[in-house]
Amino acid sequence: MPTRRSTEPDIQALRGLHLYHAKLSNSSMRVRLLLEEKGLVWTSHLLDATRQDNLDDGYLRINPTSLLPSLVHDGVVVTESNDILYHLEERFPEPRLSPVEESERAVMREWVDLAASSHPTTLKPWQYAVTGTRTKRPQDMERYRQLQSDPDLVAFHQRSLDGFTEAEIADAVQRNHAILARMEGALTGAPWLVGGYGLADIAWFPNVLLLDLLGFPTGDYPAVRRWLATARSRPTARSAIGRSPLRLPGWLLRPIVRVRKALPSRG
Ligand SMILES: N[C@@H](CCC(=O)N[C@@H](CS)C(=O)NCC(=O)O)C(=O)O
Repeated sequence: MPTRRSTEPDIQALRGLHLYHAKLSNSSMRVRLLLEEKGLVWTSHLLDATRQDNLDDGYLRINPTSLLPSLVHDGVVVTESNDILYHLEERFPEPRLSPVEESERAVMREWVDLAASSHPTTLKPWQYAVTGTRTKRPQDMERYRQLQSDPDLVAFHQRSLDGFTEAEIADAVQRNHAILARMEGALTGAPWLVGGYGLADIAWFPNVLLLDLLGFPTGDYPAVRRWLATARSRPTARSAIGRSPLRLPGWLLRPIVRVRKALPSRG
């Protein structure tokens, strides 16, 4: 359940906003971005997913799926980044970051939910394929299998260890292009995805930023590139995400460039 009152006394006792998150996680970035846009005071609990901090019992008591981020707001646990965005927008309506018009709100919800739901088949496989990084070490998988009830998540992490097939990577590339083309349509002649800057832009900005930083070919999408640059220049983007979120060393960049050249392009 995305929103529930914790039964654990120490979690119930947490006052204010507590975000459990990871630095380079796009799902965490969008929540940090919204917290900053709303000028909220929040307590950071930074976890290192590469060290498997999110599999610690302390975190699993907050979010049994082990996924980051999670928000604890006055003892109420909210998981799933899109639900956290909706929760914050509802509880802290100023400044307003969702349209007033119901038909526009429906479009906004489509964008926000798509950013979260498309993540496992679009950004994630691309990210792990081009960087060649693993989400889990072989020795972590044993424990992960025991605690993770979602078979798709187990399969995904096993895939990152075994390596994605060419077909899976090609599928992720095509899906990323399909989404960028859809964004290009929405952003042609409009500065933001739905009306003014809001939740839809906040949900998508980290995904497109990471794709771009990892070298995904975005040249065919000028409106998306302009949107990305404008969103990136907001002061909140720097405080929530950092100036250069991906500082990749040369030894890692070189294989990325090689893999990129071998990957299928648009079409
Ligand atoms: N649908 C979830 C996805 C969250 C997600 O995939 N988080 C990643 C980081 S971006 C994570 O926790 N990875 C660590 C792991 O799965 O062990 C959301 O939107 O919150």
